[in-house]
Amino acid sequence: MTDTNNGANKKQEQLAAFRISHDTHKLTTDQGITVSDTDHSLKAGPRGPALLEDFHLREKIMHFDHERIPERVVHARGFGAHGYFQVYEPMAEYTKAGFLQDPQQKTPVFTRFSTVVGSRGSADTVRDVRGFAVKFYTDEGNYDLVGNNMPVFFIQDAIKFPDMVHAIKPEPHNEIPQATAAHDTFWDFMVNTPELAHMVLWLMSDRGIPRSFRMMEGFGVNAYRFINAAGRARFVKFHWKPLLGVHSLVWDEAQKLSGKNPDYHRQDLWDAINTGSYPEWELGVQLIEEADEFKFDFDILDATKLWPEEIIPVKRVGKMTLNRNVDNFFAETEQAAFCPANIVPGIDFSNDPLLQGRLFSYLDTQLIRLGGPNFHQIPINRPVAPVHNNHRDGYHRMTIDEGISTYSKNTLQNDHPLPDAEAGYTHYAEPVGGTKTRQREERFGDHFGQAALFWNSMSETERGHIVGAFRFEVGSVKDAAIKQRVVDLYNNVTSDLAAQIAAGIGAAPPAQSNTSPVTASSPALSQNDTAKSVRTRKVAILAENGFNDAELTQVMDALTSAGACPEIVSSKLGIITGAGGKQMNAGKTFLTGPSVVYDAVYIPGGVKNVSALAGQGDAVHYINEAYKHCKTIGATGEAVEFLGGCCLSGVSVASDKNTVNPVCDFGVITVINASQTDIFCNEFISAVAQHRHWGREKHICTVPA
Ligand code: HDE
Repeated sequence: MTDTNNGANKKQEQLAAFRISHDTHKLTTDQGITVSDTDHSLKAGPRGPALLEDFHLREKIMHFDHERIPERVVHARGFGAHGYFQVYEPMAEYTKAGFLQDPQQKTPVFTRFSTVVGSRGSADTVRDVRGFAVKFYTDEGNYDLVGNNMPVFFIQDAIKFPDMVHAIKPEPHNEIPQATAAHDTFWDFMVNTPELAHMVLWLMSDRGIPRSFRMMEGFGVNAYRFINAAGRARFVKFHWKPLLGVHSLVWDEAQKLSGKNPDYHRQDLWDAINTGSYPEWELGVQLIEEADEFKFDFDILDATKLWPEEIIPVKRVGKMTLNRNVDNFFAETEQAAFCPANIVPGIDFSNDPLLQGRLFSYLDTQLIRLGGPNFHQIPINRPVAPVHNNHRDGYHRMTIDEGISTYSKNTLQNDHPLPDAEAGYTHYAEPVGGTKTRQREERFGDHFGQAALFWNSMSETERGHIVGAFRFEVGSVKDAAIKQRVVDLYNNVTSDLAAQIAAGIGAAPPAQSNTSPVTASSPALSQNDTAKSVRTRKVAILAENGFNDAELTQVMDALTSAGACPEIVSSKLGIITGAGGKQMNAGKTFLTGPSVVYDAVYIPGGVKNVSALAGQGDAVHYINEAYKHCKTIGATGEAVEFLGGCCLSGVSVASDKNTVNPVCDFGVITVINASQTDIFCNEFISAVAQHRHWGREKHICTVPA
């Protein structure tokens, strides 16, 4: 093993010291006494009464009674994994941060993705912002980049955060609804707080329903500073760019997934890591010179504004790979404590008023959640850098700190542990001054300009999805006046959007037409031209006994070698036999492997196979549902005719038996002639890589004008 790997393993080695296997051991009490019977309590006779002296009974129940800790007040539902980060080239010109200097060095990381609103047991695929929190265990101490999958935030000032969260969480009188903004209190708050306009547009966009954690961007949101060794500072914003591209579900699919597989996102990440398809993100930075702080038509410290990538380019500086699942969810993911104030030399804060409040909140919240000030000693939170200070005592202190001095300055320990004026963290000496006030900076006042920029940047498909989302969310609001005010508020962005919202929610169209003065667009904000890949895409192969052996095998092999994950879905679990005698294992049924958990569907030919599928409503529904969700659908041989009979609106499925070449229409790929299966495979694979075929939506008509 090289030194390079040792860097990444440092954290694993540290965690290993705490790992404990129970596989081959006898059952003991917490005091280490071997237990003779854990199924029967100690009683005076077989019918009791139970005896208080049964220490095993008391301990077992006592521990169970205290197994829950408070969930996070926001971001309660999350899922984490280990990995490492490597910088591409030394960043010394911009920052002295040690972990950003040596391309050979692997810095261990732990990353937790989350939803914001729902409680710990809520579904993964709700419409929500996703948290994207990365803990770098650097040699200079822990650095936490605690971000989201959207580059802006709802509010500008931390003092509004409790109001915002109270409004979006389930309503207090009846705790309804769970994990959604689609209710009165959120939109009431929204129409009274116009600074939300930009972020809510992001939330209503496809970014609110990601296909996978692996296919999300991440953003630090707040402005930070990079400081180099000479003390020169620049403003910086952080980005994570997923190598698999940015992809989303469709709303109907996301809702169905909430029931069919509420763990869809965590399962996806877990499976990808377990099968060696390690997800990767490039770290990007946008840099602004201190001298240019006021150069832009927005305030760079305003967290409801992004820094357009076309004006301030994103420099890709390194890569994060997640390559190890946790051993224990509670010990690692649940007990992980992130904090934007965990920062290393070379990185500093800005005066962003949202960030300043965050710096307090995260440390504070851990005190109640993790029960005292020693949560940094929980294995997942321990830095790999040595920790020496005068902190002592408190609940659950783990280290046995030696020595008699717990104060500074001291003579009894030669004044150790000693601060280091050279190597120690020094805050950037930014000149500050001002009159105490509760005002907000005037330049924070434009709430609609960048919302218009976002709207302008969306493709026709993305706009349709945004309108549909507004119609669902605001359409769920009971108070008619609030609904109308949403329309009127978005009229400040563009009447185009406002009128379309109004038409779907029973509100009046905007009284006056408005066109935003912002005509620019930012292509980087659209998911249209994102990276596309077939790798790790899940493909359902619908098959029954009598499938065409050669077709199924060829397509399955081609998918597997392209990096996709095909699975046979049938009416029953177990072995199915092809027309030529080939035996395959159906690992899923129409019940356990519904279309919503796959990216694409393929149906091989075979007379008996096709007639068995055609006779099952479940199979026909499967194809229609995948079609509605714009997924690639492929059929070969006799299955082409079956597909034609599924009435996929807007698509012409070739039924001409003489058709030689594959026919591709809106992502429906068919070939009748078996000798063309290889061409089919290529077409099918490149269609699956496209993620979805949005052109179909015109025919499915989910959002009437
Ligand atoms: Fe958080 N946020 N936040 N937040 N946040 C928390 O800290 C808070 C904000 C984010 O996986 C809490 O440990 C305030 C922006 C993530 O454990 C809490 C404000 C961004 C996570 C808290 C914000 C985030 C949290 C709850 C406004 C994107 C999950 C539990 C000033 C840049 C971290 C916890 C994890 C969690 C406070 C705004 C991201 C209460 C006061 C902006 C990813 O401290």
